[in-house]
Amino acid sequence: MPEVPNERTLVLVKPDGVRRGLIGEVVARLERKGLTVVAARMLRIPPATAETHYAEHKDKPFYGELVGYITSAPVFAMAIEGRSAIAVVRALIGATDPAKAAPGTLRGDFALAMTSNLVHASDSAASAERELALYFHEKDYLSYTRTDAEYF
Ligand code: FUP
Repeated sequence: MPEVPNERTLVLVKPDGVRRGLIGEVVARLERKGLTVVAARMLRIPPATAETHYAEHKDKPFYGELVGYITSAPVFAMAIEGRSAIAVVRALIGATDPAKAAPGTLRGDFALAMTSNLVHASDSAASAERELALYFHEKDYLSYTRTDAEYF
């Protein structure tokens, strides 16, 4: 079997997911895939943090709406670990535009609008490192072994 790196990534259940009672659905899909939740917290993202998080989009026409939306209600933030976790979580989430996201993905099954697209996940190792630091400290990461780890 080829060597697959163990990675850590950031997942946010966005304000629409929290307000629609979908935190559990998102967590369940990550867990059943074999990924491990190693940190979690619920917070209302401060505007300055949202601006840093979405800095790459600051010149885009949707930037103001995006920052307004992500700060409009609490998010559920998680650090997720597992084999190839960054790409695997992105695949579970589906395309950015939920209208184009494949059925079976979180966005494909539960979202339709572009801004309120349910969930965020880091798209690269560099993004994961940068984004995790916005929401978690090193001491927040809890190391443990799932009892079913032999299958993952
Ligand atoms: P993703 O990594 O899938 O969350 O997508 P992006 O980083 O490209 O975009 C971040 C967020 O900006 C998306 F979740 C939704 C929003 N967005 C728009 O509202 N319009 C666009 O054209 C692109 C992104």
